[in-house]
Amino acid sequence: AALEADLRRAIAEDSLHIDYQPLVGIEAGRVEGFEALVRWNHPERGLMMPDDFIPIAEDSGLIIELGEWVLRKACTDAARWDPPLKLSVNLSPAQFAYADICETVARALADAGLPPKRLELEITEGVFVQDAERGIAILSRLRETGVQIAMDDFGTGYSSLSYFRQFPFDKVKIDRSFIADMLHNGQARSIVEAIISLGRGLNLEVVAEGVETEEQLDQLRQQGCTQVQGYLISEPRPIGQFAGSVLSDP
Ligand code: G
Ligand code: G
Ligand code: MN
Ligand code: NA
Repeated sequence: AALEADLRRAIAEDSLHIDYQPLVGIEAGRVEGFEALVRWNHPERGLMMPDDFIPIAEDSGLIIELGEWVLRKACTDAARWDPPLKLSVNLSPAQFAYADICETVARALADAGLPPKRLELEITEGVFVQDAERGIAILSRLRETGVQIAMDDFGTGYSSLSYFRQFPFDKVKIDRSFIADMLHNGQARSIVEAIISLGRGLNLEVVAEGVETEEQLDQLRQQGCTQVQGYLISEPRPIGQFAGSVLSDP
């Protein structure tokens, strides 16, 4: 409860921040976009990662305000990027359940002056678990506005293939646990191959998360993965640290 009060204050006082992690096209090796990852510098506990406070935000309903803060901040940042790379933002299933996420997204884009086609929303299968029809309806409305939709952390949880029949995703992200194991574990490697093949068949972008070695990168390239993300390329960092390399100096 104390942490919940602290988080409420942090959102109000703008003391959260966003680190960005590049997504790189596997063929050209160029950065094509950044994923926004929220962090909280707690006054006593120090730097807190999303896994430490997103669950608290979800249980308390604060996720609505937190999610809106991240969207607005990230869209405002991305509107200034040169070149105009894509922005990926994570959405919690709770944001679909308790608020008009379409309205929130539309306002964040309009206020930032960011074209919808530059935004990609990462969702998890949790969106389908409570009320699949409602989840699909909301995702469809979002996609009609021109934003893209990615299935995040695929391969964990329920991972039903029927989601891909029910909704036209633009991208699938392979959970990093499979990438971590793929070089020494035949099962993990087969699962990676299967997800890549699924993505190619459905004409989706396929992203491997958590790529840490050249060997993984080579393997993923051979298998036909289209984008990679991970410590091999870059850890999540404040956006200013990409100025002068990926982004031109403002
Ligand atoms: O950075 P890493 O520890 O940075 O992130 C851990 C998890 O937290 C990831 O699975 C990511 O999807 C999630 N996450 C990061 N930022 C956000 C956010 O702004 N909103 C939501 N809902 N999840 C986030
Ligand atoms: O969206 P979500 O699950 O997927 O997000 C990314 C999470 O994975 C963040 O916690 C981020 O810090 C972490 N991460 C990103 N790249 C790597 C990596 O190469 N290795 C590991 N172990 N974690 C990573
Ligand atoms: Mn993600
Ligand atoms: Na993920």
